[in-house]
Amino acid sequence: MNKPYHYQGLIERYRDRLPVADSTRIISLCEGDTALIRLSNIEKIIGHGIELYAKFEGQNPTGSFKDRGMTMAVTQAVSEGSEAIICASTGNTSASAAAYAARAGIRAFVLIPEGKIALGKLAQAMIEGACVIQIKGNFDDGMRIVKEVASAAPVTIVNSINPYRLQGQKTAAFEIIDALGRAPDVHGIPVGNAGNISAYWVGFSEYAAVTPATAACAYCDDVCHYEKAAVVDTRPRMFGYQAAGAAPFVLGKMVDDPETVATAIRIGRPQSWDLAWAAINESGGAIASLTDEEILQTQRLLAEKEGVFCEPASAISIGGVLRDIENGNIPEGSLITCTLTGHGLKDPDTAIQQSRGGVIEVPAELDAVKRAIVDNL
Ligand code: AN7
Repeated sequence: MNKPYHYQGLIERYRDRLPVADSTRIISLCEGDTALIRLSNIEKIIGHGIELYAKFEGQNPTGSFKDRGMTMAVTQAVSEGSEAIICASTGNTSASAAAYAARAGIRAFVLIPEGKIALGKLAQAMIEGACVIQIKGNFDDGMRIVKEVASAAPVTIVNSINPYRLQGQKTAAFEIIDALGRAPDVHGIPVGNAGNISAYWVGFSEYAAVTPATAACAYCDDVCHYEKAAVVDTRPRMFGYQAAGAAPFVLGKMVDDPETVATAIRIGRPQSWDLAWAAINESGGAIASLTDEEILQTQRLLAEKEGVFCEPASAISIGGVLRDIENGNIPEGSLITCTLTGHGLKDPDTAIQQSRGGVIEVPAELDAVKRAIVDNL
């Protein structure tokens, strides 16, 4: 038998780079350690000597990158004695908060926008026992109310304004570098509330810097403080992408009525405004928008050419870099990684509506099935 190895989640894996005490009870669902999938079929289509990878965050326990932040935020909340967490959400944060609250044995309150949340996400929050509060408003309304509630009641906010969320999410950047043995030249990522682009930049920057660290000392029984050497000497340019109908970074101002088929990023007033601009500017990156049609086309491309099924908001990262390769913003020969933030199963309605295959109905007879196969070879 091979030596047993049971992965225990990203806090255990990256404990020396995360603000967690040794004695803290870790709330984990074994999140992280997601696949970095080389998109070799799409590489052949686009050419230009591009090497393209997708960090498929749909493989996390609740099907999105939010779990990376939630393991940290809920671990911290529980360690501080909090008995309830709250968030506003376009869906994925609520599913993740509900799951980690269930795991921890605490209460989760989630505010979701009316009618604009993908079915899978709603199902998750409901079955996981969260108190789901649907507001007659959008994510930005929910975010404003959550901040007001949390200042008056004993509940911990687990939106990405909670700094522990970004600490957990930065580990995706570590995993990319650990997998490649180098930093990518470009990292493409969807931008909604802008927490994730900020977290990746923290992660990429920490791996490229000498950082203070602590560890049990091999020579004495004490805890030693020492400097961790830089893991790599470069950082990627950060390319953020927004939906055209919800693109405050592209417009340079907040948007009052965001609208897009990519409901996950239907956000007009991003909370991590300054951090995201710092990531884009310090890295020499860029921010751009894609239309709903471009987003859905890319979702289909990934599914049809690579067998990778992500939700619409996630596909925007690949759609964006493909366009930036074509128009020369990303140089030939670049090594590009993109975050696919959530699983396609989150939003089955949109997938079915735009899939080209359709369903062929036939009688339950051999001949009819044979004919259907021959006709469609
Ligand atoms: C699939 O769940 O904001 O820029 O409330 O679910 O860090 O906000 C979701 C965001 C991208 C944008 N892709 O990330 C929520 C929520 C997917 C997402 C984003 C979200 P941020």
